[in-house]
Amino acid sequence: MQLTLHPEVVTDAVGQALHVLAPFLRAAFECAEPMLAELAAIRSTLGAPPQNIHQDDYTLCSGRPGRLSAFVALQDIDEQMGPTWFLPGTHSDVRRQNALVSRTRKAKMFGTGPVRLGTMPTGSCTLHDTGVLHAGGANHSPHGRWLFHMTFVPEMIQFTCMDYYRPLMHLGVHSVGELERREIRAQDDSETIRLKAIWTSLLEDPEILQLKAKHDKAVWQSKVGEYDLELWMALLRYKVEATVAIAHVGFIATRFSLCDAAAAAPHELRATVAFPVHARA
Ligand SMILES: O=C(O)CCC(=O)C(=O)O
Repeated sequence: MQLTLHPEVVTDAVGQALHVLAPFLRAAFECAEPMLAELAAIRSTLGAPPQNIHQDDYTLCSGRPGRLSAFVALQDIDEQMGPTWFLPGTHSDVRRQNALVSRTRKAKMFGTGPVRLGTMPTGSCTLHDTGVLHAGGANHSPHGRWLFHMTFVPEMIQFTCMDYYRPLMHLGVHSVGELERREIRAQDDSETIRLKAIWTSLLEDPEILQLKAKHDKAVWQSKVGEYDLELWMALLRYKVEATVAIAHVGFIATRFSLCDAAAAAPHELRATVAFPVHARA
């Protein structure tokens, strides 16, 4: 399906959402001007299977988040429509993250830990740390479920979300404050040039890269340290099943740049939405 995206419609939607979200973002990141990292739409249709429970970024502890993700409901979402499942607190609970590789441990986690469902009326939204375990549910409803999706990062790069700054710089640097005012910053804006220079030097700094490698190793060890042979076999089975599922379900990710949107005529702006299920535009 092809959708025409008008820049002013998109910036207005982002601005409206930020009217509510911005104070939460600033407080959570302890930062005056968080940045928009991603902008997309997610749709699930009748018959969509449940997603595998996952985290978008590997996190080990609580504290200031590296990235926050917002899902805005574009229609009322009830239980039949497969709302998102969230497992609160799992961003800092490696044992519960590791429980995913075992069916029994996963079932126990659902039975004992808190679970929140993203059922909500039109215009409401959820906001979660990208390390929190979550999944879109199975859609048993004839109504499609659309989510307007945004993620945000702080100005100060953290290890858990380092990989998001290069695409962000490529697509355009937009602060929450500007987006609240419906402003789109040009790629040659002096503040953009300043931030790009800082971020690029940090991302290429050998010491930081070494620390990042140590962080990644710590994440890996925290995971493998918990596994026994049975769990490794379960993980392998899980991976094979996931590969087969991906082969059956079309999944297209298209990132949308506000800078390009501002520069292009509306008829040139098209986002491809994958069919059938759990599509991201
Ligand atoms: O469909 C949903 O509710 C969640 C989607 C999601 O978590 C994802 O695409 O990573």
